[in-house]
Amino acid sequence: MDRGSIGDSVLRKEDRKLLLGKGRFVDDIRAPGELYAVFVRSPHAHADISSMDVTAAAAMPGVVAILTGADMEADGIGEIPFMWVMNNSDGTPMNQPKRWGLARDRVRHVGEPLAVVIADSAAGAGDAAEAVRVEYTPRPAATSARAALEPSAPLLHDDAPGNRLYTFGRGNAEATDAAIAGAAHVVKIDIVNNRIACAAIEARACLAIPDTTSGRVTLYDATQAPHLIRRSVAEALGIEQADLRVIAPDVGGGFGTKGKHYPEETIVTWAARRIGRPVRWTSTRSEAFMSDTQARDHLTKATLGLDADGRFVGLRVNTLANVGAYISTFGASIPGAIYSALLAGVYKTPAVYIEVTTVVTNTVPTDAYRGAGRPEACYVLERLADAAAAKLGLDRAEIRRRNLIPVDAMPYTTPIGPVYDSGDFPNIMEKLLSAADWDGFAARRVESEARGRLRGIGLAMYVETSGVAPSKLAGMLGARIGFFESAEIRIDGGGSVRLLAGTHNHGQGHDTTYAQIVASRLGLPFDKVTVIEGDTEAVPMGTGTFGSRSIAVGGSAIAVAADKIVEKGRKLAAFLMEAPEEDVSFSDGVYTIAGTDRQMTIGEIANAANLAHVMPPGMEAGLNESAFYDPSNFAYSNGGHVVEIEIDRDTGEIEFQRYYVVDDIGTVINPMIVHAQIHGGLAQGIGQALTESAAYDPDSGQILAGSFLDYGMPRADDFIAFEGELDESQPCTHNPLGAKGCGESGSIGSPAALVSAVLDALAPLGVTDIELPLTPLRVWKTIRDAETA
Ligand code: MCN
Repeated sequence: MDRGSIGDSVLRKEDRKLLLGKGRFVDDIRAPGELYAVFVRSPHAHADISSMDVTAAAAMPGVVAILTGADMEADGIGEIPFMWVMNNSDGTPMNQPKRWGLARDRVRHVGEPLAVVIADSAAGAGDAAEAVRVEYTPRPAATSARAALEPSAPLLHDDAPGNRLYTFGRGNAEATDAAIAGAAHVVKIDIVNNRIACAAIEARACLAIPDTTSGRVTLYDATQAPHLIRRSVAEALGIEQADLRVIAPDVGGGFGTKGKHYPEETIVTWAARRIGRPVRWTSTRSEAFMSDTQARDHLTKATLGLDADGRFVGLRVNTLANVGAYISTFGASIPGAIYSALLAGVYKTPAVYIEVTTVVTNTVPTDAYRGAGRPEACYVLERLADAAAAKLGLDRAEIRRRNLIPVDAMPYTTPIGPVYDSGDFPNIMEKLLSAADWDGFAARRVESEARGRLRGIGLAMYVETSGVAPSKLAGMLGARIGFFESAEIRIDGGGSVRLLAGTHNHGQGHDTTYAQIVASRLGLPFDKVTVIEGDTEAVPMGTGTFGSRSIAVGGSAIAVAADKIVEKGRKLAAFLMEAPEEDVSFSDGVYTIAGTDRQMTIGEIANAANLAHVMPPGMEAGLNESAFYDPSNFAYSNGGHVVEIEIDRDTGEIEFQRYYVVDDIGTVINPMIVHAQIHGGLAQGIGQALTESAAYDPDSGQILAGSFLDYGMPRADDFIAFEGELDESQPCTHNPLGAKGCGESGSIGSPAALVSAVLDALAPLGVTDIELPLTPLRVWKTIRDAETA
């Protein structure tokens, strides 16, 4: 029976309250005397603010204040900080254009806030926001990275000449160019990684409650990273972090997008302190499409050189990354530090060089969204591998077989820096191919053809950096936060455990998996463990949940804290049972003196420690321990996808036949939760590949996908039941759990696998390229063009 130890598929503790509608989200929390904020947002992609008249709006019923960028400036409110400063290849820091919470004299994307109305009702604030009169003098807009780099492009920021933030190189350019020049075969691709938007069930929301006596303020915030928000909002407001308490209660999905500091959080907190009353803001869905960070948006040219046998000899990648109008929290680092780090991928290419140029445009800022740089890297590599197979007339599995890093090469130092500690990529691929019956595909294709359908099979392999680390390296690369995690375990006299963790659970199942770690480590019943996250007062230090870091970093902190408890308990048990410490063993929650039947349970030891009537000299009372865990390396999750599809020639519609994944995420804490996480990631990766496109009109900069009517969110019936297996043979070698992250795994390989399948289906028509997303219209047009060519 599953009893809640590591490896058990116990049901999620947190689901009962959520399924009964008893979750407590920001919008469920009410504060006496609260006011409502509604933002005035720019309808222009790029314009000067010629004048703003708030007189009529201010006179409307219930309006308490209308605040503008000038008011923020007068109050000395700083810019909205970002948390990662990248360097150019020559070591100089990137350009750092300022982002004020409310635009001061110019707006640079549709939806940029320039004033906020605070009123005693949401409707009243909304009406008054519409009555604010703003005159704009429009400027030309640039929405793509390529357009913004044109010499004639409008300049967004005086302090970002040429609309560039930085150009960052990784690897050895000369060696790579020489390897490609001497290669027997060369393949080139020119690809787009489409811009996408996030759509968590709960839109962003915050509520700031000032304490007018102490001057402190509490911010309830739908965020993934309360400690990051405390640091960043305090910095913008110029207040002590200690004077800001951030509480992230239940949060209805984050997907990376809620791991950022947005202008609204600062403005609501500032307004509440200024007015002396609670102020809340809840984003509408339409606002989300113009103010939540978007993602991906890469233009990449890549060249792969191969020897006569199809072995990769050199890889050069040049990427233009569109970061939007301003630098978001991690917006600069996702294409720089994160994406570029993974461009060696699962392959043993000896010479690799990556150059990333980040560009500001008149679009909503981009930042991390499930996968964050890793799907983009995987897409480049897998498109190249497929192109190489086609050029050499090799099977797509065979070209990979010749180039995958073998398990006996681990630990493997890539030519661009990262050192993979574990992973058996060839084994994963062979498992995948046999489970998906790769070799039997030809017969299935014939059968589909007989029904008039185009059938294709796609393959993609991936490796990812879960649990970005260590803090020291991130700091050297320009991070302004640490990447450790904290955990504290407190056992009361009744043997119940409170676990306080610096991460945040917004759907990942931490209440359950963290309890499993504690239960396993301490030998206590799983039900006795309560997990507390998301309150900077309860958990003073932490980093947050993003980058699939909670298990590899947060879980490791929990394991270390639990081990400290076991050790303190051992000392106390030895003292109480009058035996030498080295004779006391601990197993399954019981301390036993070797060679005797004398035992004490950890619950009894906890009771003794909490009474403190009899304690060894110098030992403090209580059985509480805390740990800060800062990993020595990333945890390199990896795996592969095989997808089989049919295409309807008349409509261009793609229908899944089978989707199979094999993932190596090291030790699995809860297989059921992990499969669900991988399914969620698959849905998001497939959504990017099939239908999602955060499109802009290239001339006006208007958002063309501003609602669910025109943004193609995938639905359940677009998918198929995914099948998957977890390979635990290669645990992470440097953390105490052996665990690697899984929260983003599904999103990383899926776009590449799908394009591989679609191009395979269309190959008989002579099609070799197709752009994302693979909408029925695009697929149908591609078929029609091929047939009429
Ligand atoms: N787990 C496990 N064994 C492992 C690895 C993980 O049992 N070897 C469990 C963990 O204990 C945790 C879950 O799987 O309960 C995910 O763990 P991890 O991979 O560490 O990811 P995080 O908890 O740090 O979550 C972040 C990740 C990211 S980056 C995005 S984006 C994402 C995701 O998780 N956003 C999500 N999954 C999401 N799921 C939901 N429902 N909502 C989101 O917003």
